[in-house]
Amino acid sequence: MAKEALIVIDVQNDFCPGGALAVERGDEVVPVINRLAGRFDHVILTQDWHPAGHSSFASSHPGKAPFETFEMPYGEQTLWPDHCVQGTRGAEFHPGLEWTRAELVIRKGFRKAIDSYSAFFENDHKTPTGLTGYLREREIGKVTLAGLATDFCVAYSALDARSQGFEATVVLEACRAIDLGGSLAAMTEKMKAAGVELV
Ligand code: VGL
Ligand code: ZN
Repeated sequence: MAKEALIVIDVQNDFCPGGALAVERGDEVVPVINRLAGRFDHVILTQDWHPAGHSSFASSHPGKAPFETFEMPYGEQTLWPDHCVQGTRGAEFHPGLEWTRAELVIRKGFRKAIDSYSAFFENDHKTPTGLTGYLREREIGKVTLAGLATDFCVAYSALDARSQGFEATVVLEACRAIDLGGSLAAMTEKMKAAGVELV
């Protein structure tokens, strides 16, 4: 039987209450994920990891405000408040997250010119993070996803997991959403259509 891994998406201070891009009640996922992780032989974490002045930050585009959109060479990009800057406290994992058993940390969004929501590909949908190759080499065929935010990094990771041929389950109780302009409903539909199991 294919091996399974839990992928914990972006449970970082900046996505929790008090952080730069706080997801409402984002910190509530921490105890749920800690419990969930105990049931998996393999745990992988992702960490949003931007250089200062990243192109996804509204502050990098004069006249633009957070949550507006901007046309990048690879398509439309939502602009965010500065968040998860490499080496800052905001980029660290939530202090309550029990991450010591994690076998891999995938950092993403470290190329200044491209944002990255998915754990598999950056937002140009071409630049790989290396996760597909890692999972294949480790003979992991099924991934369960949890973390922040449901409608951005979790959803894009789940969709790419399916497109890369992995079984994918999202544990909604262990996720919280940003929900920008109906993004939660839209991404929920996309995940269902792609064969992502939502539990
Ligand atoms: C995320 C927006 C920008 C996420 C990361 O983790 O969902 N969202 N960077
Ligand atoms: Zn980001």
